[in-house]
Amino acid sequence: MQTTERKVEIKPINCSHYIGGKYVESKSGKTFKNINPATEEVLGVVAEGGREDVNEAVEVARTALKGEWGNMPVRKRSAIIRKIGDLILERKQELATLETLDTGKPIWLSNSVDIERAAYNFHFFADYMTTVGNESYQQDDIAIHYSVRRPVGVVGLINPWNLPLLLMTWKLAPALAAGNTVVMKPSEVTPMTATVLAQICTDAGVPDGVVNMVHGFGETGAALTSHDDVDAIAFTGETVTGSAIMKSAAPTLKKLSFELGGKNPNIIFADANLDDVIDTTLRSSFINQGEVCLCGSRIYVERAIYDEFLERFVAKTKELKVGDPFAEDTKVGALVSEEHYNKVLSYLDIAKEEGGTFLTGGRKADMEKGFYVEPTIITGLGRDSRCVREEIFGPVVTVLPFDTEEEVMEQVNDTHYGLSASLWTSDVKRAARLSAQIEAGMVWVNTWFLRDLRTPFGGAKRSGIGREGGAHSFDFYSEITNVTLKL
Ligand code: NAD
Ligand code: 6OD
Repeated sequence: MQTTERKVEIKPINCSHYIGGKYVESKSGKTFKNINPATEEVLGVVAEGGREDVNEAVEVARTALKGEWGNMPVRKRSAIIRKIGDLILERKQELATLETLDTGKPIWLSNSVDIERAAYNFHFFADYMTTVGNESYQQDDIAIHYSVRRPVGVVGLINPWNLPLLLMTWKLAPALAAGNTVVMKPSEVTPMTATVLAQICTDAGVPDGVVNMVHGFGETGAALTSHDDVDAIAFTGETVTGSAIMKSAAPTLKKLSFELGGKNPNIIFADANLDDVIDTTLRSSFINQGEVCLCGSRIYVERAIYDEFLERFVAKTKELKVGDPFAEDTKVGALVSEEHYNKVLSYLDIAKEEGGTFLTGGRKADMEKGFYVEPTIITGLGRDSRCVREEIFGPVVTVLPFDTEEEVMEQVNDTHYGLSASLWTSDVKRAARLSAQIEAGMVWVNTWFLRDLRTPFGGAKRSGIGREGGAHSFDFYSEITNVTLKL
């Protein structure tokens, strides 16, 4: 049982929509409750947006598009975007507290990763936007061809609950940098930090109407994706939701960017540095309660080191402290919601039915309240097991031995997902050979989740469409007109 004293004063907020630079309630007056997953207490109420609220937000965003934002000199817009990052850092403790209250993730993680990175997303794109040029070609003495970038228009940003501020800002920063106006739809489960972010944008000097937000469930998101006057949708979430969005956006042929689910392999060869493997695999399995799309939840270990790996991995996993997200020594906090907790627990039942062996966990954590699951390592499952094939998105990993490169590669690619992979080996030729064969958008060799925001981020197969990061984000949020000037 967790006993460490709370250090942070807790100030949850009610969440209203943000339209035209003001917080507003739903036209219907509807609200829903926001629950703290660590305690099951009510944090506050959230406005539940309907089609009419989305319509208003889109109309306001459309009007703002004709205002100064898109035509502002790049240096001025860049300074405003930088300021948003600065204000996020100034309000770091408040934002980190809200993020932990909403998600159940450890406070040190909110502080050191989520909020820092949210600020950096703005700092990065504030710099990046000043370097973006246009192609131009002189065709002998016949013509000059050059391209002109302009904003795509009104963009809907729809996000999940696992890294709420980090992911919203990962879309908002480049969307603003490219001069668009936006309507954000945060996850219904984690609405608080986006609510503060909207005001921060105004405080930084973003003109009213450029950044808007409507809270709500899937139907609210669907009102945005099907809207006739929304030009593009940037979505992060489940693969099945991506598919529904594609259908609803089809009649209006919106530009779509999708960052979807994954079931990522972590492939460990016997020649890898096992100390590094264990440290990183602990993170890639259980950080953020395993609620990271990139988590390496399918672990494949070469048979020569299978027993040693398991012995050391199990010992380290047992040391992970599960409990109060506000305790500094907590490594695994609460899962985000009761619904998600029940989903993860149902996979533990499936693993039992499938004949899996639990080397750790396999059950709820010993807490009086809240949605806690112990970090779980499962062996003995076949490659067709549902726990090996389906995204669980919790602190649950499966470990399977392999004998040959061919055998493991065949299993690695035997999935509709293709988000990321980790590959551990000291053989450089093997690293190059296998990373080229892995059907995934991102492959980390001898590391995991090492990011450089200039690089393309995104999934292959049913894990996404398009890439985000640096030029890739900028291209998505820009429309390009080619001009040919006859000489
Ligand atoms: P989700 O798809 O259920 O919801 C995501 C967002 O979409 C929410 O805001 C939700 O309200 C909205 N939504 C739901 N139905 C909708 C519809 N029909 N039309 C429009 N919007 C709709 O996902 P989740 O459970 O919040 O998040 C977990 C999932 O997100 C996992 O699959 C995870 O892998 C994925 N994820 C992917 C990445 C990535 O970069 N690839 C990053 C984080 C999370
Ligand atoms: O680091 C990022 O840019 C990013 N999009 C991370 C996504 C993590 C998924 O849960």
